[in-house]
Order: sequence, then structure tokens, then C-alpha cells
Amino acid sequence: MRIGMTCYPTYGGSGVVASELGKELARRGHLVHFIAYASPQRFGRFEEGIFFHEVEVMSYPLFRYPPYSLALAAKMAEVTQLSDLDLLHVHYAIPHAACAYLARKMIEPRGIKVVTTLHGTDITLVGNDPSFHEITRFSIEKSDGVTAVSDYLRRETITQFHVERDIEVIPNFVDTVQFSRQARRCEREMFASPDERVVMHISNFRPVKRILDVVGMFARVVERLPARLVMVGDGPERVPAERKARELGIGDRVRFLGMQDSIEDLLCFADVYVLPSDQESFGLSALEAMSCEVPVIGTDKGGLVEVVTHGETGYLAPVGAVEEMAGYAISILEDTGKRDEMGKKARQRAKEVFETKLVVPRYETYYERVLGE
Ligand code: GMT
Repeated sequence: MRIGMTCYPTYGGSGVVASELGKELARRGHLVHFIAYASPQRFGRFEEGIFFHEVEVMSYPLFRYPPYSLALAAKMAEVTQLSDLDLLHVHYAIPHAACAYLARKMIEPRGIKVVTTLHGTDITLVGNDPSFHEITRFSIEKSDGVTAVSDYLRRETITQFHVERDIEVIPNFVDTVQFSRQARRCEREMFASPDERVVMHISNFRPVKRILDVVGMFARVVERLPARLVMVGDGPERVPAERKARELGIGDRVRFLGMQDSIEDLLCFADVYVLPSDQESFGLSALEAMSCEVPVIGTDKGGLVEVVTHGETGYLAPVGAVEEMAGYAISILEDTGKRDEMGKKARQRAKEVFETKLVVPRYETYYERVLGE
């Protein structure tokens, strides 16, 4: 197949999913044309079967808000025709699904099939804003195929947008060879001494991630045992989190690394991964941690319950239950046997349910179905 792929290239799990999906589809013999304003993260070096088309937006004094969506729709239409695409697969509904609809209309009667993958905040936060609600609902209804990364997100979409169409659940996936304890560079000694445990968190530090809870939880952990907290990523909550760590007197135990590329080189030495989000439609970083044999402590809301098995591959607690999460973390960190056993079960679950080679064919089958309709 010849597939056009659009995503937010720079931040967030949806861009990671799109680029990993594109790369795997190319390895399976398809031609994948990325259409975005920048080369997607984790895109890596040139690979056979992958093409990149940059969307450029002209600046002009009249444009207080440069019309990126129109430039993207025009580029989608252009690439569809020039590269004779079979379908456009857009990640994150806003504005990508609406742009794809417009591109399809621009090239009538040829048209193009459009598959939209919903990732989470496009439904639960942005799409729920009154200014975006109707256009999100419209774009979902007008897509030829719609997938969601968890059953939770599928249900939320139906409830919040009253859509009547089918939504296929295809979970996120992980390359368990790349994400393993045997990473190429695993320099634990740079972060902790042998007697210290390592707690880790990775995100874009948005309010929804509740990273102050990570710091609060860790403060309780260090009251009980020697440990370090490694915070990976950046965003608006970073400064408040750094301040909180200092106020709690644990500033010297917490390392803020900022944005990092090779996440697997960090996860490979974590003892516990913490994701206390207000809501996660899936929690891709938790899955990547599981693949590296790291037990996950997360919230029992949203899609994380479909990823983490409570009591087996980690623990889930109510949103904001910092004390409870700290208790779970201590129970894992104090007992290396338990940590290892949970870590092994976490990796086993990642391999059996979420391995790239198992999940990507489900997208291929879905594409074929949409193209056949
Ligand atoms: O988490 C974010 O803020 C970024 C967002 C995105 O669109 O990149 O992540 C969402 O998509 C990921 C990939 O499908 C999911 O793993 C995340 O759970 C989801 N985030 C939320 O639902 C908050």
C-alpha cells in the first residue's frame, strides 16, 4: 500500500506511535509518506520505503495565526496525487482529521480514504473545548475508518461525541528488542550508587501528568530507603516540580534530565516507573517501561488499566493517592525478588500483547478493510 501518515512530529506519544508504525509498515513492504511540519521524533536515519514531505506555512503580516491547517490539507492533496496514495492515516483528530477531509474534497472525484487514530487528549481535553467539539465530531464521522488506542478511549469518544460509527481498538505497541534491560548504553552508575534504588518518570510535564505527585510520592519513599528520582522530559510543570523537590528537602535526590532521545538507555536501569496521570488514554511510556522489566505504578483510571495488571506488572491507585502509591513503590523497592518478578511479568505482558510485530498487522488488516469498503 502507499500510505500518507500525518502526526504531531515533535512531542508526545501520538508522534512516536505514528513514526514507529510508519517504519514497521515500510519494513513490511509498504511505501509510507510522512506529511508534517517537521521530521517526526524517533524517525531516525533514512529507511527504505519512507518519504518525508514538509508542510511549510507562509508568514504574512495579516496572519496573526498562520493557517497551518490549510497548508497541511493542500500538501496532503498534493502528495496524494503525486505519489498516488491509497490512504491517509492521520494521528490525533485535531486538526489532522479535518485537514484530511478537506484534502479528500479538493481532489474529487479521485478522493482518498482517510483513517483517523484517536490518541487521547484530542478527545478528552482539546476536542472537548467548545470551539473544537463540533469539528472533532464531524471529522470523526467523516473519516472512512477510526481507531482508538484503548477501549477506554473508544468508550469516551462515543460518550462525549455521540458518534454512531464503528471505532476499532488497536492498542499502542512496543519493540521489545529495542526496549529491554540489555540496552546498548545502560549507565546506572551515572545516576545512583549500587545501594540506591531508581524511581523514574517520563512525560511532557503537562498538568494532566500530575508530576507534583511523583515528587510527593518520592519524598515518602526516601524516608524509608535510599533512592534517586530521575525525571525525563520537559514542560510547564517542571519548575513547580523542581521547587517542590527543594521545599521537601529532597532536591539533591532528584535529577531533571530534560528531553531525551534514547529512552531505552534510561529505562534499562529503573527499578520503578511512576505515571500518576489524571487520565491516560493508554500510557505508552508505561508500556515501554514494562518492556524494560520495570514495574509501573499508575492511576486506576482511563486506559492504564488495560496496560498494567494491578498486583502483577505493577500497581494502580486512585488519582492523587500519593500515600498509597508510595506504599506500593516501597513494597517493590524493598524487595528485589518482588521487583524482579513483577518486572519479568511486565515484560512478558509487553511481549505477548503489545509487541510491534503483533499489533502492526492489525493496522494493515484494518487498512485493507477500509480500502475494500
Ligand atoms: O500525553 C500527552 O500529553 C501526549 C499525547 C499525544 O497525543 O501525543 O499522548 C496521548 O497519546 C499517547 C499515544 O497514543 C498515549 O499513550 C497517551 O496516553 C495519550 N495521553 C493522554 O491521554 C493524556
